[in-house]
Amino acid sequence: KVSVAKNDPPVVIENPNGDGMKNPFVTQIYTADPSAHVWADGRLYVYPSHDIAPPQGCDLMDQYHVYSTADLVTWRDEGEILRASQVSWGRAEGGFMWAPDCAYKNGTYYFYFPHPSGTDWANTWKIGVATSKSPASGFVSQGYIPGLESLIDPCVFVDDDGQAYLYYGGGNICKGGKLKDNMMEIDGAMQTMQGLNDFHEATWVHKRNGIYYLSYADNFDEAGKHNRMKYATSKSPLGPWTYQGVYIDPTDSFTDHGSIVEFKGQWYAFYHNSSLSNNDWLRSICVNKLYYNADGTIQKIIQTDI
Ligand code: FUB
Repeated sequence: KVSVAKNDPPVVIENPNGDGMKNPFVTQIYTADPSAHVWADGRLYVYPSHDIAPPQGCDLMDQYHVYSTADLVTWRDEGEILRASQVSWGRAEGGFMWAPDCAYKNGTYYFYFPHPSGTDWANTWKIGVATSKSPASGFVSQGYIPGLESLIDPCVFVDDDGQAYLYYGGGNICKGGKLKDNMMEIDGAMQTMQGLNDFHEATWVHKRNGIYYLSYADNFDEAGKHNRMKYATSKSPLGPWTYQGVYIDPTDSFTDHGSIVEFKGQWYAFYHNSSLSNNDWLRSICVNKLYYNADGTIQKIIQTDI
């Protein structure tokens, strides 16, 4: 079945998240894995996944909402944009709508989401694609990217020359490759990203001053402290990468997953924690300012209100 996602009326969330950085900034539902983008209308859009209570790991995650803001103070819940029952190729049982991303090319928004095609969810991951002419409504499921491995957490980075790259991974493997102009097929082979340190999942690629940054969650788990966010840099979008360090220390959540974006001249790091629930699988998205050193390395994020 192919259908247009239901889009609820936007809900305005007043949240003093400017300089005060009140976190989490979405408290109405549980959200995780925030992928942030600034689109041509000047608004910042966040594409997270949606944790569902009662928590059972990440299996009940069944739909996606989008949030947008003009100032990081007033947020708009743009409503639901896609749910598992609208994905014709997806597993019959639904759920497992994990960390998504969104890209824009030639007038179309491409929403990428990891979702299993079978009951054996752990071995049947696909990277689904839904498209729309708008950033936060009207998405139609188009199928999945053929020829990929059963891995999660897609990130699509569009370089200054218009070439798009897909990254994904999980379980110590991170791969990247070129996307064709149709944004739904790989151009050539996916390559293993070299030079990362203890990669686990949650790939995100951004570019600043000609340097490519690949950030990700590691496997760290010690004394109640969980995944850290690390990053590596390269002169090329597909590496090899030079590991640079941790930029977000563990939150109170078992996982972390983040994105880095420039908005109105300031860089921001998005991530998630479990401060609203004290439960590892009922997470909430957060944002704090991110600063670079003169040599292009990233200063560690100061997490507020966790
Ligand atoms: O939210 C489900 C999964 O948990 C994501 O795909 C991972 O990155 C981790 O945050």
